[in-house]
Parts: sequence; C-alpha cells; structure tokens
Amino acid sequence: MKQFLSAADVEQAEVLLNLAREIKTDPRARRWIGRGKTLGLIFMNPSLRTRMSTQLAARNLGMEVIVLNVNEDGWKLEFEDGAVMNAGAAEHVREAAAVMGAYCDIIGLRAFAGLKDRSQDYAEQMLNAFRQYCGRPLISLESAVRHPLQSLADMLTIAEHAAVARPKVVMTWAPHPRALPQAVPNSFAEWARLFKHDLVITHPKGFELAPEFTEGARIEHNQDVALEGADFVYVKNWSSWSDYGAVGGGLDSWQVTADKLRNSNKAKVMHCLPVRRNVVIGDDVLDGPQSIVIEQAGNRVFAAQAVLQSILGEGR
Ligand code: SN0
Repeated sequence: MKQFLSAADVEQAEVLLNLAREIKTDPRARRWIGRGKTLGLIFMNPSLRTRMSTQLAARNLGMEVIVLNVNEDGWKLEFEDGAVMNAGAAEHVREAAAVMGAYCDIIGLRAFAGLKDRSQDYAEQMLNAFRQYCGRPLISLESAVRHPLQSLADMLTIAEHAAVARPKVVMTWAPHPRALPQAVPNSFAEWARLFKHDLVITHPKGFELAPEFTEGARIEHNQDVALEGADFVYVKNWSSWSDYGAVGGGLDSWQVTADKLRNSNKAKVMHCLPVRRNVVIGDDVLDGPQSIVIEQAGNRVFAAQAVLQSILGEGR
C-alpha cells in the first residue's frame, strides 16, 4: 500500500480486514518490522482516539512516533500557491511538509473540513498539499471529506458482530448543536459499499450526503421505518452538504434512544465518538447492552496497525 487516503487505496479490502483481525489476536507479534522507522502524526484539529490508537499501533510495530499539533505548536501554515506571505502565516506547506518528510518515514495528517466553502473542502487542499510535498506515504487521520481509519475499524467491528452474511446496517443522522463534517458518514458509506453491506441511510430532508458516496445505498427519510429489523445502527450527525454546513433545528426527535431500537433486530449501536450524551444517543443506549462503541474505538488500534503494516510492506 502506497498511501491510505480513501478506500480506493486498498487493493484487497477483505485481505486488509483479515490482517486487522489477525493483528488483534496478537498485536505485538511483529514488533520488529517498524524498527528504525518514524511515524509523524500531524494534527490541525483535536483528536483522542486517532491520536492514541495510531501511536499504539506504531509502537506495536516498533516504530518511533512524533506528534505535532501544528496549529498550536508549529508556525501558522499557508496553503495557497503564489501567496505573498506578509500576513499571519509564517511558513508555506511546501517547506513544512517537505521537512516533516525529511524527518519521518510515514506521515499521518488530520485536517478537518472548514464547513464554509464546499468546493474548497471537497478539493482536499490540505491533504493534497501534504501528499504532494511530504514525499512520504501519507495516511489520512480524517480529512475534509473522509475518515478511512475510522471506517476500517467500523468494518472490523461489524465483521466481528455480524450473525448473518449480509447484515442490515442502518446509518442514522442524529441531532447535534454544532456543524460537523461529513467525513465520517461519507467514508462509512464508501466502505459499506466496498464490503457489500445492506446499507440504509436515514436522515431528515436537506441532510443528503454527496451523491458520489451514497450511490447504491437505500435512503429512507422515516427513521422508524429505516430502523426496523436493523442489525447495526451507526449513529452520526453531519451538517448539510447541499446547504453547506447548516445544522438545522427542531430535529431533537432524531436522537437514538432505547425506545427507537424496539423494532430493530436487537441492533448493535455504533458511533465513532466523541458522542454528546442525550443529544445524539441517550444514556439508556450508551450504558446498555446494545452499545458496542467502546469495542469499536478499541478496534481503531488494529485498523491503524493493519494500514501501517501494509505501508511498511508487511501487509498483503
Ligand atoms: C468530528 C467529526 O468529524 O464529526 C470527529 C469525529 C471522529 N467530531 C467532532 O468534531 C465533534 C465535536 C463536538 O463538539 O461534539
């Protein structure tokens, strides 16, 4: 694997998933293959799970890790080509990414969507600049449009819990006080299609995702109908793609509570976290037996390790 920015970088999805499963049985089994190599994790935005799980994964392979919260601890970066840099930004990404590439063997980058300008976000300016200038294999730690490490962990979690070959997977929109990116739901839909899951997406009108991501999925605007018979319920808020970044109001009834799940097939409930309790998902679900969110987050280590191992040339 040369980079990990989207599902398109994966040659054989099943093979990568099986590698993650194998790693989970003995995470330190190949603790020498990254020896002498350094992973640089560059964060433009906050992170808990991605930051910790990717470091753990690298250490399980014997790698050194450098973490930089570039907005707080680095120079303010300029991304525009040809910019006259006489204002806030002290350093252009051309130099910054190239220097990081000189120090590190693999780079991971987190750069969220700004949610102001759709075409700018969907052009993946920051991710593409790092890809172009770092000269090293690049891993997305959530970009403006996708979060593939999350999705690989999600696919692993579903594979572990699925009782039937093709479970009914429902991704439901849920309320949130802030505008959140579409990266997680975009990627989830992309990977669910890759793994040929029976995917139903339910959201209020106006919260359609970009059509390139939902192709092949069923869209159901009635949440109760969508949840009927669900084996997995993937809960996520996202802001509007058409009315770019809009949050919407008066949609509190979309919160996923135990009552909402009554007609599901004892659905396992997933969320990428962080989750706002009693806004997105009720306590009765998060603290109940149907929630698998902690296990899902635990699987982030094995997903990241499968990706690192593949980039190091020891995957398949
Ligand atoms: C991010 C998102 O893309 O939705 C990261 C998820 C892995 N989530 C948030 O930014 C939540 C922020 C909040 O205020 O709840």
